[in-house]
Amino acid sequence: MESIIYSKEIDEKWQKKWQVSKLYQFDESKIDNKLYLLEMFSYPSGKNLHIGHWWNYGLTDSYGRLKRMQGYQVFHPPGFDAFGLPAENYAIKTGIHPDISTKNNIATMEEQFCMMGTTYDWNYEVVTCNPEYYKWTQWLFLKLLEKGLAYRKEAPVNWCPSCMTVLANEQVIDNKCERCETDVVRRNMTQWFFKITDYSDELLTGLKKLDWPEKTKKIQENWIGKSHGAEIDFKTADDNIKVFTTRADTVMGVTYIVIAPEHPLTDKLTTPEHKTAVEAYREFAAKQSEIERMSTVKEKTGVFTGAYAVHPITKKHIPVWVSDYVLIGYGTGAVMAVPAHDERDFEFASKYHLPIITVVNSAKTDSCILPFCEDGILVNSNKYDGMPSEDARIKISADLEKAQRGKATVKYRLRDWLVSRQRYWGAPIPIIYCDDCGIVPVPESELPVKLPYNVEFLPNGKSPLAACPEFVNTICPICGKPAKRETDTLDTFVCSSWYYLRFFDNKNSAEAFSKEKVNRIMSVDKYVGGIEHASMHLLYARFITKALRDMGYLNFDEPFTSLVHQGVILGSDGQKMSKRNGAVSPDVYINQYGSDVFRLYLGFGFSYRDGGPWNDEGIKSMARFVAKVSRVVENFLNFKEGLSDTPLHPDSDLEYIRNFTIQQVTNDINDFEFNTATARIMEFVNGITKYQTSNKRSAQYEESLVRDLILFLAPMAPHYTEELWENMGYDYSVHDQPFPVCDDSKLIKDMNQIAVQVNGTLRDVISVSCSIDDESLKIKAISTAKVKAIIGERHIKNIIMVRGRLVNIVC
Ligand code: ANZ
Ligand code: ZN
Repeated sequence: MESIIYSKEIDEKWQKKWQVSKLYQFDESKIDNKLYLLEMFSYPSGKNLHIGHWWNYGLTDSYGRLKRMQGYQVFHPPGFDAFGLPAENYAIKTGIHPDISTKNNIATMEEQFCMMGTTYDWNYEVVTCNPEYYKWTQWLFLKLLEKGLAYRKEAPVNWCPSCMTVLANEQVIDNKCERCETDVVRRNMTQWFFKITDYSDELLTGLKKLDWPEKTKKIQENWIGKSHGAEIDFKTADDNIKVFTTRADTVMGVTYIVIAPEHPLTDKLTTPEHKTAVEAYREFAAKQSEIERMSTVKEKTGVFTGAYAVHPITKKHIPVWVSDYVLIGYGTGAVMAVPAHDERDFEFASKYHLPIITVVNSAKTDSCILPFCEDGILVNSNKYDGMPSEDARIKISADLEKAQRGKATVKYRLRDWLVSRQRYWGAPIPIIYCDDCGIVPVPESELPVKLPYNVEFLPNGKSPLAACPEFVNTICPICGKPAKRETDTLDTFVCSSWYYLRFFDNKNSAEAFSKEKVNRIMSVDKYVGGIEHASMHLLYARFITKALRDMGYLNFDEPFTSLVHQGVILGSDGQKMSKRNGAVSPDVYINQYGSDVFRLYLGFGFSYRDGGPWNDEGIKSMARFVAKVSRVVENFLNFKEGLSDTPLHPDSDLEYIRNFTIQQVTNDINDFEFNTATARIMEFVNGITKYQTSNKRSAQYEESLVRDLILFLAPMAPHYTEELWENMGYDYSVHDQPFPVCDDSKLIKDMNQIAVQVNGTLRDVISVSCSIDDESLKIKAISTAKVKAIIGERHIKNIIMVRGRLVNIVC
């Protein structure tokens, strides 16, 4: 027979055939058996797919292919996160309008996904910059607004001077813009926020039931940052100053109280002789922005009110000061100052000669030394001694609450999600400002608010849409008078916070999704994407799911049940790939070796979760492996030709290898361990090669081996295995075949005879499988009748094992 040479032509042949036969069409009638597989969708920002795309999408596709062969109806839809900075920046760089460049990029990427041989069902494609999609992003905004989960406020926000837009807290990493790494600055601006903080607690507790990497859960946990604080009462002659503290464990170190100049008690507390000074100070403070007031470099200022408050435990009288470093909008607008343990308080106390008392012993690694107390509430002060600060905090807060001198509070680090952006390429915020009616939501029937095409989109710090009068000027939906549209657009993370709900019902023009449909397809059973989204996209999507659930649209709590993060493929120099150090271009390799060799190399050459440096030799040896598989198939076909009917003649060694391979490949691909799965298949190939040179060949038996080999390779080499399958004379398609199932009985390669001793004396000999694990062997050894009789009621102290030979029970 002719030799089977794998190449790019084979890829094209099968891609066409798949398309014509609609092989990967999702069968909605079999949805009960669905497996929703999704990759975080891609930005159509560049031209061709880079290696990271192949890595993320190609190998996830292999996982989906295994699941498909195992009988699941795999729902694997493609999509593009097409709004936002990457697409806009690409458009700016090339001078082509983002609408055109984005659509061109998407067309190229679609073609490339076909070259990859993905199982995408393109009927379900979602593109977020299409009005049919962003209409519903705007709808989502209106729903959140209706529920009080979207609001507009003036606040100090993060501004990226290079991207010329505000950013969400989540997009600021070490005070730098997540995109361009420019230092962000704080600015006071009026912006739109989503009230993600309403869900802080549920976002935290919900993590427990997720099959997500622990590291990712930890990142979210820290980002949400639940901490135990307390409000503590410091009584004055006629009033009560409530302070907010996160360090109740330092209460014994409080030497004075500071209230914000705007605090409602400031006037009342101030004694006549301090009135003038306090009033002057308040005026001075009013001129500063919140940002200036929070600045750590600014010298602390303040004035004494003349009033004193009573320490709730020591009953000492401590002075009440006013200072602008205490903000009215945070906590209770009053703080208990602990100069020994708080830097701001320390600066302030040093300047105004206020006392400093150390209470937390830093030498004892942040443990607490006793708050003492004489009045019977915190009587046994020893009970806090040596307690870790965190525990002492909770305990002291609880004790103060019992004594009715305060209350324990819970605080979160998570802030509301800032969603408005001063950029062009995004979904317009569906809001109208009317002089008479105020903030008016665009009626749902008027959605989408279309993004106008002719806009100067180069960023200049102002919203580009503001310079487009046809867009801005409108009429108020309530009173019909001239009004103006909101000119900020929504952050792309809003588009991607709900896209997984749209795929299955992507053509629905009456709703964002049908409730009935979405509840049947969700949740996403396996979600694959980068860990950099841990405290952004992954958090936002969880929030939106919960909010829509509470509005009655969804009947589940979490969007992504199980999550895998891919590692990063580095350049051959071990550095991050970039144009500068010669990024590996997949196209070059695919033209030379074919798409499956490329995919196989990615799968075999790296651990999926860790990634690693690229290696040109690696891909060459993968091409040799593929040629070797071809020879195995050719060998078989040639051998078979010369025979009429040979009896089935199984080989026990090969049966072991075959079943072990099934077991391992199934488990490994299931765990995204493509490298070890491929290594197993290579061993299986070696096994068959050896068999083919032996003198006990049976055509019927050999055929079963070759057939399984093709099936093993099918998820990782989808085009090539179709070709081999056809050469074997089997019916199209290999991908409709069930994946081989392991026969466990074949895994018992040999039995081992194990001596069982009790306290060094031989008592029994047991026969066990070579592959038995230690725990099972121990159980087996202690439970034979003879051994049980010897041990009797005695307690087993230790079990010593010599692998494959002996178990000694010590009792
Ligand atoms: C006593 C103390 C001792 C504090 C100590 C800190 C360290 P975070 O963690 O950022 O929430 N605080 C409370 N309300 C304030 C306000 N309105 N303006 C300025 N500062 C305020 O910060 C909580 C801490 O910030 C609180 O805990 C309080 O100072 C201060 F060693 O209380 B602490
Ligand atoms: Zn109006």
